[in-house]
Amino acid sequence: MFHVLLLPRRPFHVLQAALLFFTLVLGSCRTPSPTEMSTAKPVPTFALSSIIPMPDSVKLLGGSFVLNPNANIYVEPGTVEARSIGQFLADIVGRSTGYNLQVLASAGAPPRGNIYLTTVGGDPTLGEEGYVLTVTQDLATVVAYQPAGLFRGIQTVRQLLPPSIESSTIQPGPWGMAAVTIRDSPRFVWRGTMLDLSRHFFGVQDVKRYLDLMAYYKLNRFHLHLTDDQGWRIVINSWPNLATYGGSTQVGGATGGYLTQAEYSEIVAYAQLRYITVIPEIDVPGHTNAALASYAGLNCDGVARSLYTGIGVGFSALCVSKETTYTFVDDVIRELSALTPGPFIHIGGDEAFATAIPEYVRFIERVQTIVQSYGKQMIGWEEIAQSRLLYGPIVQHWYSNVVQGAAQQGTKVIMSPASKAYLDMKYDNSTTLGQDWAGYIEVKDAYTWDPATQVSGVAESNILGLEAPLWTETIQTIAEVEYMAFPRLAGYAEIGWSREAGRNWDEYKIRLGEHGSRLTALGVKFYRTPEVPWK
Ligand code: NGO
Repeated sequence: MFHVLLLPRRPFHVLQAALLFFTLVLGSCRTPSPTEMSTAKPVPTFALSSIIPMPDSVKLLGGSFVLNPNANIYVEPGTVEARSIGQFLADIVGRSTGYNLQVLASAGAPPRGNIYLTTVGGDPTLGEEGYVLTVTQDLATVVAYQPAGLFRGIQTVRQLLPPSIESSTIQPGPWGMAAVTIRDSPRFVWRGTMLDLSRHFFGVQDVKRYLDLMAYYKLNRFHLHLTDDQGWRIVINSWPNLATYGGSTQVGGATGGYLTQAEYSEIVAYAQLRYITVIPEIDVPGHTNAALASYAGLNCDGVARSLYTGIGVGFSALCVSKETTYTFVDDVIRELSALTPGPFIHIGGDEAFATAIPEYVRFIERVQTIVQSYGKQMIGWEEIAQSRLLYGPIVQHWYSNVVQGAAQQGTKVIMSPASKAYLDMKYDNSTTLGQDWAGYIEVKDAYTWDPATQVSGVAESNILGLEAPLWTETIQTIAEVEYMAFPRLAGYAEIGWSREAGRNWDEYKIRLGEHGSRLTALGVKFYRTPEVPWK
């Protein structure tokens, strides 16, 4: 048909609006190509209108690829990771199409009508997560330098197919994809979200569900807030009461829970298959009531605290002057490090109001040597920037400007500004879940900010990326997690992946509207903000 449009990322608004129109309107009612003639109805195709995060460049070729019942997924022979990525796609596509896609080996391009995933010829300049997706009438091909790029690329394949591809039951086709060339790579290496398992406990199945939704939007860091005043949620073999007693309750007083080490490893492995790194957090020296209740010896007065089921913060403190405290921290970090293949351990460090500042500073400086001794990179909430930080830690901004000094001395920063990126903030005054201490965060507010200009003196070069934390004081079920996370998390994913100069709310809200039907097919009961024209 028409057009070969090469879309550089910027400037974006006018060109993209036009392309959206062509893609949405003409894409679904154009003259069928010869390959499509055999299908009874025109094949609807989606391109720019349906991809979140927006790729770097998209070139529409005209025509479309139709996935037929005999289609398979081909990978290079002997590539274990590509094979499992192929299987991931085959499972999703198989559920809704009813097709029995096989993952087969092919050295070089496979026969027409198939999907092809390969790292042969992958462009190293697109980095570990970059990919090139080429869809022609004959073949859909993802080429990436690394398997992670193939995995990101197949998320785009999913989004080029009709929304019902995400359904868990068989849907009517046809299953068309617009013919297109997409060249894509992320802006930031750190595109994450955090789930608080302490205030309310979420088990393996819930966490896996969250990881699945993260993967769909190409997120790559999952921060697990495993301990807090209200509950200790991971078994530490050398301090068993932490989980069995410290994990026994949660906010509101209901029964809590904890992850066994095997369950934690299961989560880590599930995340790895989605090219997501798990970052475990043990919050010290404050936010430790569950530990202080489990072991009397961690308290300066030697008296165990009562379990806590309220939502106050800042009242608890490990006894930083006792050697036992450092044995405890060492044991916990040693066991967690052994379970965690990723390079990071998060030590919390926030809101330690019950510890005098000089003592807090010394404590963090000592804890950093413990983390270092287990070969991990330390991450802490921004308060740790008050200490003399060695060994290249990462500081996570959430509220104040304390990160400025650290950033100027070369410390890398993760941006989680509460007023923009906290998923526990209410959308507006009618939201029944969540909190509002940092303000309301409507879907547009969540999208219209830039991590590189959020804190003066903390520039793009200081920033690894962004993370949207979901604290769960008021959140009790995975359905509530999904309602608070979606659709805002899709916007954070785009902020992290797509170039800032190309981002524009008026254009984005159309694509997000299209994702309404995708989220519905995925079973997500998201917040239907009136700001977005939902499909
Ligand atoms: C703060 C606090 C958390 C709360 C959260 C609620 C940080 C880093 N510490 O963020 O303990 O759960 O707010 O929004």
